[in-house]
Amino acid sequence: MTFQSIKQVEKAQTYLDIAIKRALKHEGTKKKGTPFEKAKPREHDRIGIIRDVLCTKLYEIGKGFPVFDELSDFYKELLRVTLDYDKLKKALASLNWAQKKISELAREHKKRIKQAKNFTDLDSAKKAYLGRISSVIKQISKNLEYLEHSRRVIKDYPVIKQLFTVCISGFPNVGKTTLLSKLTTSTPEIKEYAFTTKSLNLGYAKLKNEKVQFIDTPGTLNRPDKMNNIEKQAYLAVKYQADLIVYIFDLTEPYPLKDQKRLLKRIKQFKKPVILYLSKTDLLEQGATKDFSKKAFTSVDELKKEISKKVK
Ligand SMILES: Nc1nc2c(ncn2[C@@H]2O[C@H](COP(=O)(O)OP(=O)(O)OP(=O)(O)O)[C@@H](O)[C@H]2O)c(=O)[nH]1
Ligand SMILES: [Mg+2]
Repeated sequence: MTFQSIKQVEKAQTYLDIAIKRALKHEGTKKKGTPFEKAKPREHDRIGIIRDVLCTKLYEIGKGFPVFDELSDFYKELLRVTLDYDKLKKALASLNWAQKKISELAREHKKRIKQAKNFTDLDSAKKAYLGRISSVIKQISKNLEYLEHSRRVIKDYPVIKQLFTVCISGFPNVGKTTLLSKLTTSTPEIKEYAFTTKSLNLGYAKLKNEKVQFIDTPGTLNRPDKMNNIEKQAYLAVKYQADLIVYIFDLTEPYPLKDQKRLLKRIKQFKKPVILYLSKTDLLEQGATKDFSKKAFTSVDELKKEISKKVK
């Protein structure tokens, strides 16, 4: 199972339609006898077919979602900040409830079909079954909608591996994604305007014979409750996944230096090792990096060497 492969969750009515259509295709296996004698086993079978189709579909929906307890802390908290966790759990539980209910109803109505003495009995048993089944499915329709909403959110989750991880942070437009593409083999989208990065960009490089994961973490990493989903992902990636943070200063100041310094302070609160990097030094006048040149790297190769030293 991966987050991207959860299958679309359809509307309640769609599942009902599929099940009924499948049942109606079944023409019965009894070829001899009166029309009523042939109809009875056919309707009996159809009840089972509707149950099988619905229960299989509902089971598969549930199975498509991750087992929350098995997720890493990063994904557990990501679920909690991007979705209503309790609502999602309830929605998944409702799938089990519905399967049980449908099986009970099938048993009950198969019995009624067996006891039917004429077409009127048969029809009323059929109608009663369909009515009860529809009502069960309709009762979980809101849950199905929430599962589909959740699927769409989850499908955009980054696939983060358990490797030594370097998070690249800094203000918008400072060159985070550019640095990622220079450090790794990835080819992310880079644009001249800020907030280009709409999902977490991941890249990989081999340093000291170890595969190292780089995460481009956009956003200013303010309080999690005020962030959009990408910023929340970035915040949690730094909190849970980062072994090392590369913080980028952009002295051409698309954002004031004092704000960039304030963000660095915030980043340091994660209590992870931080390396400073100055971007766009090619655009700066000579001497402009003076205050920084001792503390920050300006060359990607030197930066790479420093990261290598920290790889465990
Ligand atoms: N001259 C020069 N331009 C750079 C350098 N690094 C990045 N840029 C440019 O700065 C702009 C922003 O770069 P990105 O890498 O997209 O910046 P980002 O921090 O990922 O931006 P967001 O994703 O919007 O937060 C692009 O036009 C880059 O080409 C650099 O070292 N020198
Ligand atoms: Mg970017």
